[in-house]
Amino acid sequence: MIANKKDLVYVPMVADHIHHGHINIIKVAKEYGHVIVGLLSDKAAASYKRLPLLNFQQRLEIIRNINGVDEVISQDEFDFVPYIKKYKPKYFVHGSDWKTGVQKKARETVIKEMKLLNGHVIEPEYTKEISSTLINNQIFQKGITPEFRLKRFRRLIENKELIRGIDVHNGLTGLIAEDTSIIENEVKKEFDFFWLSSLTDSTAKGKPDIELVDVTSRLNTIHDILDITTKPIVFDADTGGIQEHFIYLVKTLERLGVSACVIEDKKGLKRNSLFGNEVNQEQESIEVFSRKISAGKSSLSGEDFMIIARIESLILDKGMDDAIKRAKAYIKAGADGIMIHSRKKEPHEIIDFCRIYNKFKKCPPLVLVPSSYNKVYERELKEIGANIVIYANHLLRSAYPAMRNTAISILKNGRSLECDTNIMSIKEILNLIPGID
Ligand code: SPV
Ligand code: MG
Repeated sequence: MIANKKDLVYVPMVADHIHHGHINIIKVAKEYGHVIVGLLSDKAAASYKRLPLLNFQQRLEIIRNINGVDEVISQDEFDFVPYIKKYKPKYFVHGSDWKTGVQKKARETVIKEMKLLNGHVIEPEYTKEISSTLINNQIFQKGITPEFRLKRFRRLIENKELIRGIDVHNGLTGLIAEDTSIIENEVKKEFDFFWLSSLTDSTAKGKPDIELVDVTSRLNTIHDILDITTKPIVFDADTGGIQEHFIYLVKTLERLGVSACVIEDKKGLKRNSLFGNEVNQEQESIEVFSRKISAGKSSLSGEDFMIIARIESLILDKGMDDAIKRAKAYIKAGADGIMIHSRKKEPHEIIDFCRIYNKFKKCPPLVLVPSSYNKVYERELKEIGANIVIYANHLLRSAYPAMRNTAISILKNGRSLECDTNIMSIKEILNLIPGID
C-alpha cells in the first residue's frame, strides 16, 4: 500500500491515559495519511465500560497536542459505523486487541463497512503489558481522593441514561458492589455507586431502622467503605435530623467525599417506608422540609455535593397531587434530585408521577427504589424518565438466609461437613482479601 498524505485515516480512541501503545498506533496511522482521531465522548465510553477518569475536555487537550494527530473529532456514540459513513476514511486503525473480547463484534461491523468503501482496516500489534484498563486498575487500587469520588457521581448522571446503585453496609458489601460486573452484548455492566442504606446499616448492627444508629456510627461504616473502594457513595440520611444538625452532617459528608445524601420528608420517630401506614409515621410540612433543604445547600463548601429530597406522599397515601406539590417545592428550595418512593407491587403510581414530573420546567435527576414493584426492568424505568435506580437492601436480604441456613445445618448435623456445598472453602475466604502479595 502506498500512502497518500491526503488519504483519511480514522483512529477511534478513549485516550484516558496516554501510553506508548497509543503513540505506536498514531505512528502507524500517520504512515497512511491524514490522521483523524475519533475521541470517544464520556457518554460513548461510559456506554460500554467505566466512565473515563479524565473528562472529554482534558482528554481532547492531550490528544490534539500529540505528534501525528492532524484532527480530533468527538465520537459521541460507541458505534463506529456512523463515523465511517460520515468521514469515509480510506483507513481505519485499531489495536489488534479488539480481535478478541468485548469489541469482537464491533470489529466485524467495521471490517464490513470499510469493505463497502473499498477501504482498509489496519490493526497494529497490540502493545503488550500496557493498557488503559491496566493503568486504571492500578490507580483504583491505590485509592482515589475524596474530591474525585464526590464529583464522579454527577459525571455519571450526566453521561449515562440510567445509573444503578446497590446497598452497602460494611467493607465486604462495599467490595462486592465495587467489583461485581458482567459482560452483556459487549457492554460491561456493573453498579455505578453505593447506597448507604439506613435499613441495612441498622439491621447489620442488629438495630431497628428508626434513626437509632447515630451519625458517628454511620460515619464509621462510611469510613470502612471509603478505605477499600472507589465508587461514589449516596448516603441515606433518613430525615436528616433537625436542621441545626443537618447542616453539620452535609458538611462532614462533603468533606469525606460522599457524593450525595437523601433526606425523607418525615418527622418524629422515623419508621421504614415499606411499613407504610401499618405504623405511625408523620410527614413533615412542606415549609419546614424546604427550609432544611435550603439550609443544607447553603452550608456546603462546593457545588458538587447533592441533596436529594425524598417524597413520602405515596408511601403514606397522601395522593399524587401532594407528591407533585412537594416535588415542585423541594426543587424550588434547591434540591439537586428527587426520590419518589412507593410500596405498591405494581409501578402504576410511579409511572404516573414520572409522567407529570418529566413535564416540569426544571426536573433534576429522579431516583427510584423498585423494592416492592420489582417486576419492572431497568430499561422500563429508563423509558419513564428515571435517572437513578437503587437496589436498596438486596445484599443484606440475600446474606441473612444464607447465614441462617448454615447455622441450622450445623445444629441439625452436629458438625459442619454438610454445609460445605453451600459455603466458600477456607482457601477461598483466605484469598478473598490477601493483604500482602
Ligand atoms: C433504606 O434502604 O434504608 C431506605 C429505602 O430508606 S427503604 O428501605 O425502601 O425505605
Ligand atoms: Mg432508609
